[in-house]
Amino acid sequence: MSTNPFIIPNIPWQERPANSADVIWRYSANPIIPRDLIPTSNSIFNSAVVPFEGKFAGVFRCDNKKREMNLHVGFSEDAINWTLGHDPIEWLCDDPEIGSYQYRYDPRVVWLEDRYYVTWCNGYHGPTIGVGYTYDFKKFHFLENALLPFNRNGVLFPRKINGKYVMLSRPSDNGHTPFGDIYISQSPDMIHWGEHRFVMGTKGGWQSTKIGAGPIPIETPEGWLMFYHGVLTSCNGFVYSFGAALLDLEQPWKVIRRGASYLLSPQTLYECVGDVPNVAFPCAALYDQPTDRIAIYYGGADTVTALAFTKSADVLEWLKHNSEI
Ligand code: BMA
Repeated sequence: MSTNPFIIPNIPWQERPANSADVIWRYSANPIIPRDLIPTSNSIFNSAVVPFEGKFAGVFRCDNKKREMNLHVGFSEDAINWTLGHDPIEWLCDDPEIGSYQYRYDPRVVWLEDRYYVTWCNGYHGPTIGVGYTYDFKKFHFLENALLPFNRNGVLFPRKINGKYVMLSRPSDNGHTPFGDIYISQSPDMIHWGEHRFVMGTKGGWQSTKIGAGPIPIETPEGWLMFYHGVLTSCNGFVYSFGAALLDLEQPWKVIRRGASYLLSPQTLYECVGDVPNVAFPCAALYDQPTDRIAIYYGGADTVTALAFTKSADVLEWLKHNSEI
């Protein structure tokens, strides 16, 4: 059993369809998680998975039928068929001031040094970035809110850079946020965050309203491969697509390349129709380094969870020819 999170021989996978030239292609049996997988759920989407003990585990956003947003644990043998806890994760925390529930959503999970860290959008007088950890996906510990409200899309890098923990985030407002750029914050201890740096802002078209980091960035020899969502405001509301950028390995606030087009936009029924139409929102990626395969997990229309595939060499090659910084 491999303990290296980037060696995943059992990564879910389908080859690119023969008639497709897409850089990212969808799993043919999407969505993999229906909205009603557990009895209490209204919707299950924007969720995060990691390899765990030769199989897979994850933290899932489940909105219940009261429309409360919360996080549930999940396990899978194949990373496609999931069993989810019926009750939300209970976060162990000695300080009720920060540990009590307001809302929790859009988790990310990363193996970092000796444990799995979880970050999510945490309600504390407005949305901010909650940070917690688990060793075993049984006991979950809440650490702190990393940043002040209002902030969303907190995404950790999978290792320290220059001796510091590094987190991407997207300062926001208390509502639906008609703006938003990606920043980096750094920390010596996962509690105190500072040395904030601007990474990149909105651009035209599919990423003209706001952008936000998606899965944990993937380390490649050429830089950190970051998938991120971009939002366009149409006359019918927000449209969430996702694309890719490459960040400097040592100074990840420096953008080396940034794809001009989206790589996946809401076009299928489960991306276009649901509680919030026209949303493809990635929160996780499995990466099997030996075969270069990537499986991306994304929410469809704020209702279901879907899967898409690519190879890191294909994205890097595409970025070489399609970059506009
Ligand atoms: C964002 C977040 C996401 C959601 C998206 C589209 O602000 O709330 O969870 O997927 O809006 O509704």
